[in-house]
Amino acid sequence: MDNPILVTKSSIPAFEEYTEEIKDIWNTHWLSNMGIKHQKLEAELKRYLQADYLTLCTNGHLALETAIQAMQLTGEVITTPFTFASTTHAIVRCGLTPVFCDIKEDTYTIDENKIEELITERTSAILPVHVYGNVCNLEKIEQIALKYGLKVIYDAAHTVGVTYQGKGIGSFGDASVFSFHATKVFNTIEGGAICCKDITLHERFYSIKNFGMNTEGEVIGLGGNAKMNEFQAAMGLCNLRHLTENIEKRKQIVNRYRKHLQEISGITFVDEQDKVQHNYAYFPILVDQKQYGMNRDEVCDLLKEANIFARKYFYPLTSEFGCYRKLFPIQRTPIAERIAEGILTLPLYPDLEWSIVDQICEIIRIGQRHGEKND
Ligand code: T4K
Repeated sequence: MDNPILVTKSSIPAFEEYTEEIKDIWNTHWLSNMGIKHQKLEAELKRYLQADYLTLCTNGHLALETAIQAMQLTGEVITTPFTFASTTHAIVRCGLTPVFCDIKEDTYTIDENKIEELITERTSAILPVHVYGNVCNLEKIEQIALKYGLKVIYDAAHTVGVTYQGKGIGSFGDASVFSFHATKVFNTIEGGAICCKDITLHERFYSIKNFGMNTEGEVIGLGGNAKMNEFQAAMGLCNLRHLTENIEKRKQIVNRYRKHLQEISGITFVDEQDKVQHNYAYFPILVDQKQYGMNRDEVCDLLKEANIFARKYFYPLTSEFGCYRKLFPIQRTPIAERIAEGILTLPLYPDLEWSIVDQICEIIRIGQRHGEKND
């Protein structure tokens, strides 16, 4: 490959489309603090995500911290370690203790049947992750939360455009937090949002993201600064116009990967979920060394030799971060450990050429033959 193929490539509009969109910003000199672009994007995304209320934030991580702070959680939060650093860091930075629940082999999302055994008197919430855009067991999690009086915040960073039974994924739980980072299916350069059903909670999110102020500018509580600026919102307005088309292109690429890789023994991937409309955010494969002949790191290196940069999302587990070791007890999560050892996320973005997908699959196919010889 002449040019490096990276795990993703930000979707951006035509240069002229963006410059046209930002002209108003030049005319008004209004750069931040919930200007017209922010208002417009908030309204459009609310509609697209089918959310009752939506709060835009400067990034997904601060959106998570804002949501956690607004819920006034205490003690322990049940979550999964098979995620990006942000999920666990947000819990810990809000002064709470993460309690790690194992994941399921079929979707890599929280194992709903293992949540109850982790609930103690100190548990105040469940924070599951719709990892790679795979949807958690929403019904069971809601039942458990109701039974024990717990809040549910979904880390929905990967799920812009995903629906469950035709409903926007942001309409489940007490709140769902999206990321609009440059590497995501939909981006506002950096960005994020919190969706919820409760107006009081929504007002609290809004206040916390803006120094604890109410709409009159009066400080009514503790807050920080997590506001999205006008240039970010303008990028979002442009990217939103192309989102449906981009998700369709992603779908075709994923189908091509699946078609080529399904026959290779020792390589597996997550199937489409029932009742879910997916957004094809990532394409992770699981490498089973015993069956495939090589381990995940070797496959990663093999691709690297061809100038293809797959990524080990999500390895290591966040529960293995040294910075947590002395802070709280770390629960064992054997399935998550095994998945993290074998997972490899392949390149995926709307204009990834099909011929490159074919080459990536061919390298993986040939790799298996080498692996067999070395056995
Ligand atoms: N919860 C979950 C489950 C998350 O995955 C994330 C973020 C969050 C919460 C927090 O949301 P944010 O605060 O980020 O909104 C990337 C992203 O920075 C991060 O947003 C994402 N998850 C995570 C899974 O991936 P890195 O450190 O792997 O990114 P980096 O810089 O290595 O970029 C990866 C590839 O993307 C590059 O090889 C090329 C491409 N790229 C990158 C950038 C920055 C572009 O094409 N354009 C770009 O501008 O973390």
